[in-house]
Amino acid sequence: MLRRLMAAVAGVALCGALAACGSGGSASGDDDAITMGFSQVGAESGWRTANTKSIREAAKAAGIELKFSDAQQKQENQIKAIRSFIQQRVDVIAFSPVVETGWDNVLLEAKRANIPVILTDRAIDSDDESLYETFLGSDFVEEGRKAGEWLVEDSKGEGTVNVVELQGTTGSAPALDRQEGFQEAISGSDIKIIASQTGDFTRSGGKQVMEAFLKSHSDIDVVYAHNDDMGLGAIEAIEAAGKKPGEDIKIITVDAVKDGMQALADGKINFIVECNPLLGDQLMDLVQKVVAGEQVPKRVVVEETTFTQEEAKKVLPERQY
Ligand code: GYE
Repeated sequence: MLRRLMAAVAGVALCGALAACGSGGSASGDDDAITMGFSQVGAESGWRTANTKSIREAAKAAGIELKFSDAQQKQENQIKAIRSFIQQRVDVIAFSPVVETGWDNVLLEAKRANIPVILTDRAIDSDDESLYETFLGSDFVEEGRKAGEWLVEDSKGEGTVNVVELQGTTGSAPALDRQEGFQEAISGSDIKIIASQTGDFTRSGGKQVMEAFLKSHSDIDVVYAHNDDMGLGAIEAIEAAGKKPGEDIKIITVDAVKDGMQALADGKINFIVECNPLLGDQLMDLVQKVVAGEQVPKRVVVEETTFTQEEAKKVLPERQY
């Protein structure tokens, strides 16, 4: 034990003398570089693809060595990835938790190993706020609220409006919060959610669920999809059933990725609430501060807007993702 301690002290002294020892050590040959383990949810949507690209590019630009792991939308894979990052003794771990609950044990392991954790995009549901340094992401309740408020305005004087809801991944922060915000906004109105089911944030999931909804309900006025991809899947199902998306059945979605914005400009979607996936630069900034031991705010909210069909036509040419 003593021998190990002395070796460690000697190592530190040597580091000081050579002034070349970083905290993590890296394969890139740059020993001063920060090493970040990042566990991504998966590749389920256009939003996710843009988010991954943003993180990869920002890490490169900031000189941060990125160990990237794709969890294929499974929590168990994320837990495995985080454990492996701990074993590799990365300087910092960032991840986008696929669901809200069930993280305390693995995050406690990271804390005990003195590896700071940053949540990005999605939040966790835990009583222990010391398990992470900060959470960078959107206000999903607000996004749901914006969707509901638009519909309340748009359907004024129309009597009862029947909505079917295509929910995101069960138990995920955006699915829970976008439902909550929407419900809050429509409460007290004549808008009713007549069916609600998960499409797992994928295009194929949205299509399948919409096909089933169209078979069991003849009176659907509006689709509220928790993301563009599921809305795009719903468009396919609606067209296959011989109806006109955007007219016979109105569609509201969240994200504002290119394909969604194109469908909005084409009149097939009626309203999109923006959710910004370009979190890379802000994340790297937080990573650098956290690793340097600087104080960071516990919550960093991403600013967002909404788009009507006319607005989509205007901004589409300059849309990055
Ligand atoms: O809206 C959806 C994606 O967590 C904000 O996940 C993200 C959501 C996004 O699959 O398209």
